[in-house]
Amino acid sequence: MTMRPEVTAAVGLGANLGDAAAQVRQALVWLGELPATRLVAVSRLWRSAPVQASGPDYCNAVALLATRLTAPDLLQALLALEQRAGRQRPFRNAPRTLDLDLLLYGQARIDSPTLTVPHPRMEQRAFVLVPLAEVAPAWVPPAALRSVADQSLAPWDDRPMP
Ligand code: PH2
Ligand code: MG
Ligand code: MG
Repeated sequence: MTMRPEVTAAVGLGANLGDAAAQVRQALVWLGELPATRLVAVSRLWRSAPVQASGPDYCNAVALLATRLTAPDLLQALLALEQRAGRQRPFRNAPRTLDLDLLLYGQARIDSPTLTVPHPRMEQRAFVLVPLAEVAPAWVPPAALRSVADQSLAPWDDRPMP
């Protein structure tokens, strides 16, 4: 059987219920344990105010994976990890114990009923672009970073935002 090629994928992590940083760190361990997948790089953890959402501040990060899973299989694996973290979906953008978004899958452009890649809102979100620039600077145009510079974002371990 021939092996599928390795594809570099970027995953956005977010949590704002419970011990958000602990859940993001746990999810990074789980990502490293996915089948046919290597965890290649991890951004710092960032604190961000909810964007088009409510509730406590988010803990956000971005992970780079090298995976032989197809994009749909990787998406299913991410959704399974959200379930493992006790994710509930009472309404759109509700506070959550863990959100894992497939941001990029190599150079692929995917537009299916269940998956859109690149993630359609990533270019507008500092909590995605800033950590993504830490792990994959070539994938983040400087103009995109400048356009989100007004959004509140701070390294997780700094004092809480005012
Ligand atoms: N995720 C959302 C909506 N809003 N805001 C922040 N700061 N961080 C997130 O991860 C986030 C959000 C939808 O998934
Ligand atoms: Mg999300
Ligand atoms: Mg999501």
